[in-house]
This record gives sequence, structure tokens and C-alpha cells, in this order.
Amino acid sequence: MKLDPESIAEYNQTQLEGHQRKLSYWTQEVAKAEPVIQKLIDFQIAIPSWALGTGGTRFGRFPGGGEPRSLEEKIADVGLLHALNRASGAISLHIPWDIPTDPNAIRQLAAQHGLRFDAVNSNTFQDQLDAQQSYKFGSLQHTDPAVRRQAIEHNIEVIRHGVALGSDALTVWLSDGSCFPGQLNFRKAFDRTLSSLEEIYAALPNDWKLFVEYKAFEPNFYSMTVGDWGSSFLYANKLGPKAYTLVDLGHHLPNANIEQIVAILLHQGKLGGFHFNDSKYGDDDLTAGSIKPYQLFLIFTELVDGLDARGMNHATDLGWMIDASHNVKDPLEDLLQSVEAIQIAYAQALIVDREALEDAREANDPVRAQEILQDAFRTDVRPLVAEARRRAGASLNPLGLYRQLNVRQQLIGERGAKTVTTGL
Ligand code: PSV
Ligand code: MN
Repeated sequence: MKLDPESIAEYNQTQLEGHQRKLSYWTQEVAKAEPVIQKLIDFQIAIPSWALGTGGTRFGRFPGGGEPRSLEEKIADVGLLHALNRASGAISLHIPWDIPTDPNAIRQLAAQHGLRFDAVNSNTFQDQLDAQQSYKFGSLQHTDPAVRRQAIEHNIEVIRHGVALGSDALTVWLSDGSCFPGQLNFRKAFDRTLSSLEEIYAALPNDWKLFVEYKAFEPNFYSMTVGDWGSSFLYANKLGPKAYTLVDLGHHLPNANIEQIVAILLHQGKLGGFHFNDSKYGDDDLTAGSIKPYQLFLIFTELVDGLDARGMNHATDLGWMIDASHNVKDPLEDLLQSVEAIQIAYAQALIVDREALEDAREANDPVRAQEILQDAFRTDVRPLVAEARRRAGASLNPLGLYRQLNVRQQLIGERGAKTVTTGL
């Protein structure tokens, strides 16, 4: 289904008075508000093609109906999100879950929705039906060169798909590791992974980036070959200037100080991209900002600070993506909530009084430092986010309009109640 711009305009008209009342505080703070609004308009968060259907767990899956049955329908869903919020202007594909058979047509379709292709993702964590070799004991780290070859070729194939779509980055997430002590020679696994990655890196076009994503555990439960930011950083450094670390918020051990990790990686010029989600225990893939919104704000505070320190463009110099799975929510509603939570954290980080914070730090005054941070965190920036949406032609309240238009019911009408999304 395609959203008619008229319905956005009509809906916004019904919300306008309330919006302007909430925005009135900010109209006195123009110098502070205007740059934030512009940055919010520019800031786009990519949607992964695998987050448009119900994920489920290994215990069960409860599909919600109207789920996209093809890549074309996934693009339509992201187009719908983007029409509602004008902040989801990119889609990220996982190969082979979403192989574009006609890349030109897919590219055109995406462009019609105002979408570009974000990083492409390889998959060497599952065996495909026609595969010669198995990844049961790893892919790029495997003891058998034939398995490593298959995994390397697959990554190169993914780069080719990405080039055809106009993407400019490859994300490599490896499930490689071991489940039991003694199973793996760590040094050999490291060396094999590095030399496999070197071959993939050599196949990258000049203007491409390679993102090395790390994960603390799962599916391997004793060791992960790229298990933390340190190992990812090591691989990225050894590979060269086009390789970066990718931080997925759910891929840390409990209580890890992600904001510090982000600060150091950015400071070293090696932070490449983000996978947003939230978690209570592990890789829970919950809606961004649903469990630890303060942590999300602290992460953005470091991001804004670090990006500014390096003179980087907030919107374009890092890869911003959601990586989530939905078990009980409508995936599209969940994604709208995630995008909004990310925008709120970003806007709050933008209004932190940096000079005062730096003074407090230099004066060793943790009380003042906390006050300054929490002053920003406790400021209601939602009117700014809504205003950015209004100016960009989006809905003042994407979720409200989504529900008012009964979008899910319409999708069920078009696609059926018993659809299962392609991919995962
Ligand atoms: C792995 O847990 C991960 O975060 C990687 O980014 C994958 O590409 C994605 O989830 C989908 O399984
Ligand atoms: Mn991820």
C-alpha cells in the first residue's frame, strides 16, 4: 500500500494546534532549536529487510498477517515507514535472504519511495540448501580451506549485489567461534579469519567500507572469534583504512559501558556503523529505547561529541541502522517506535551544554556534570522531533496516523492473514 500525501496533510491539520502549543517553549529558544530541527531532518536511519516480519524465538513464531512476501513488498513497507516519518530513507539487505533478481528494477522501485540502499549483509551463519560446504564449525575461521573459500566467495558475491544496488558498505557478522573449551585453536582461528577477511577487503570497491560486527556470544557459547570491540578493532586495523568496527547495541556482555566503547572507537577513527536495538539480558532485539533510554542518550552524547571533534557529518559519516526482531508487536509499529526513540536520544544529545560539561569535568565536579547531562535527558524534545517531521512532509505523529489508517488491516487485505515474510 502507498500512503497518499493528502492523508498526511489532513491528519497533521487535526494535530497542528496541540503541536504548536507544545512547540511554543522552543519558539523562544530559536537559536537552540533550529539547528537541532535541521539535523533531525537530515538524520536517516536504515531499516533492515529482515525486520519487517515477525521474528519469533527458537520456541515459536507468531506471524501477524500482512507481512511482506517479497523484496518488492519489503521495499513498499520501508517506503511506508519513510512516508510516515521521513526518517527511514534507507533499506539494508541480507543476502541470500533478499537477492535482487533484477537490481535495476529494485533500485528504481526503492527510488520511487525515496529510499537508498544501506550496507549489504553477508550470511555465513546458516547453510543454504544448495551449499557444497557447511558452516557448522565456522566460515572464515574454518579449518578446511574449501569452507573458507565458499564463505569468501559469498562475501564477494554480496559486494557485487551491493554495487548493482548503489550500496557502499558490506557488513560482515560472523557467528564463528566455539561452544566448548579446547574445541578451537584461538590463534589459528584468528589468523584464518584475518586472511579470509583480507581477501574480502581486497574485493571492495575504492569508495566502499567494510564493517566488522562483533558479538559476545550466541550462537557460539564458549568463544566468539569476533567477540568484542577489541577484536573487531584489531581486525579493522589490520585490514586497512576502509575497514571499521560496527557496534550492535545488543552484542555486549551485561553492563558493558557502550558509550565509552563508542567514544574510543570514534576517537580512533574506527567506528563505522551502528545496529540499534535494546535489551534487558542479551541480544534481545527489543525496540530501541524501550529498556534503557538513558544509555541510548549517553551513547548519542558520545557520538555527537566524537563526530564534532573529528569534524564529521552526523548524517552521512557513520552507518545508522536498526537491527531488531519483533515477537509480540506489529513490526512496522515497532520500527516507528525505534526510529522515534533514536531521534529523541539524538536531539537530547544535541542540546547538552558541552562547554559547561567540559568545565565541570576539568573542575572534577561530578555533581554538576550529572546535572548538565540529566538536564538535557529530562528535556522534552518530542516537539522538536515532531516539527522536523512536519517540515520534512511527514506525519506529526506517525504511529497515530498508522493506527488511524488501519494500515495493518489494509496490508492483511492486500497480502492475506497468513503470510510469512521471506528471509529469516
Ligand atoms: C546477529 O545477531 C545480527 O546482529 C547481525 O547483524 C545479523 O546480520 C543480524 O543480527 C540478523 O541475524
Ligand atoms: Mn546486528
